[in-house]
Amino acid sequence: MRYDNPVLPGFHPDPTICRVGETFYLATSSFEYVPGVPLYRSENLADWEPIGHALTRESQLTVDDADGSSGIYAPTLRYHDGTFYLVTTNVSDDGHFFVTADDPSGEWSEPTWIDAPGIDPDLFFEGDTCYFTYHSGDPENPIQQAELDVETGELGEPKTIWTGFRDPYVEAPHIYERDGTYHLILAEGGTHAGHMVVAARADDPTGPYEGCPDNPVLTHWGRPRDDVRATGHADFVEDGNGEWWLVCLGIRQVGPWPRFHHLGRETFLAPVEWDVGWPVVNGGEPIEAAMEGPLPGDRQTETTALERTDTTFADGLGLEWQFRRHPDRERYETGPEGLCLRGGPETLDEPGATFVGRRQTAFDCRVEATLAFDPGAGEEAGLAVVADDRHQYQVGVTRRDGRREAVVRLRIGDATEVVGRAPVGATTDLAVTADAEEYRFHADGEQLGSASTRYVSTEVAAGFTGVVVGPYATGRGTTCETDAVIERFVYES
Ligand code: 6LW
Repeated sequence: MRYDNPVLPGFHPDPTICRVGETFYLATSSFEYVPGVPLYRSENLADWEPIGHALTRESQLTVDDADGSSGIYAPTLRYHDGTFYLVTTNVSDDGHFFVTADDPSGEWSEPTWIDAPGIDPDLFFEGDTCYFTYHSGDPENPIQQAELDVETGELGEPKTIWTGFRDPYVEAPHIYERDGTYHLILAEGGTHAGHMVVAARADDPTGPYEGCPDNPVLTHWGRPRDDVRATGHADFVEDGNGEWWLVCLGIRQVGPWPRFHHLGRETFLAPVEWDVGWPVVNGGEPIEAAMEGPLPGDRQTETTALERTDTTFADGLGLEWQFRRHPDRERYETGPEGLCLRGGPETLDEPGATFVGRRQTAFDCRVEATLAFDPGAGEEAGLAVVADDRHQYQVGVTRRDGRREAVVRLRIGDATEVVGRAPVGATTDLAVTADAEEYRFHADGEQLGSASTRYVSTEVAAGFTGVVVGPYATGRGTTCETDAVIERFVYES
């Protein structure tokens, strides 16, 4: 059956997957974003529906002092004995922890912290034993493992089980059992063009592991013109028909040379076969945008929230909305009027600014907001395209010299520049239209400015996230006197 990659477009890095019955569940890392660790469900591996988040409470997720692209790193999602386990690392807090749930779309437990260094924790259950495997950060002993007491979070004595095929900074370990053999799947080469998936196997979960003679089993390294690049950080799953699959991160670069990617690291899907007990990904071929495979379920047709948002916020904020760090809830109110935003003193390039957004999930898209706002001097509200605090574009409404006007502002690193202004009324239709290489900013149908997608890309801004678009408000130094009301918001791709 045909399917399109990425199966989860927009920034959905470090995907992890498990199956319960006929249903697949998937989670990705979320860094400083709140709620944390988005969760998706699918019956066919190609069409994914958002079902919630694992980290929704401040007691689970401390990211208020988190820099961009810190906070929550790669998770592992597993199901054992009627319970879902989600283990991850908060690099802005005490490191590794896991939460549990009976229903992944419901509330997850308080964290159980695990005292070990590094990132990329994995859980492998064998009978009553849970093996905790992780990237230690020590290039001499990069992949370590210990037994975990899931009641207390206590760890047994750690031991090194893998030191790398080629890269001492090997990361993202995951262990699986197949026909009595234990398979260790890892990521090497870093999370950009050099990324690769490496395989090893053993007769016992604790090793010793031997490397696959055909390693790496997946990489787009050395293929600079591929549509899909940087594939790696994979998690395997067996479907109900006994077919195996992997989900992994990858990027889609655009633009003139040197190419770049602004949607972040996305989630890709590929079939896995086994040859003399070793995994063969996509028949040994690179991963493509258009793929074929024995999907475990029929394809859906209707679009999902990933592609389209059209809301007056009457029912609150949908699952696609996220904040950069925990928001001051006083500043956000949804209701029959729409989404009322109260701008704080922070501008958008300062932590704590009033902003809520959704992932940009396609190169060609249109974002619109009907804004009712009568700003005081210097107050501003509008739509923003955000990579991080220092790489973002805004089209907003403000008051200057007593006159209400729309303004387009570009922040690229240390430089900030206003590139467009025009007088507007009390209610303004703001819009951002985008294609792979350019954003265009409009007020009441008039284009006031444009900017390249390059300068909000990972190759320029660095980091682990991707572009997020949505409304913002700021008093530019003081708290706004007046609310900005987003009467309607539309995202369509
Ligand atoms: C993730 C790790 C990685 O935990 O980046 O570059 C981290 N590799 O595997 C954040 O995505």
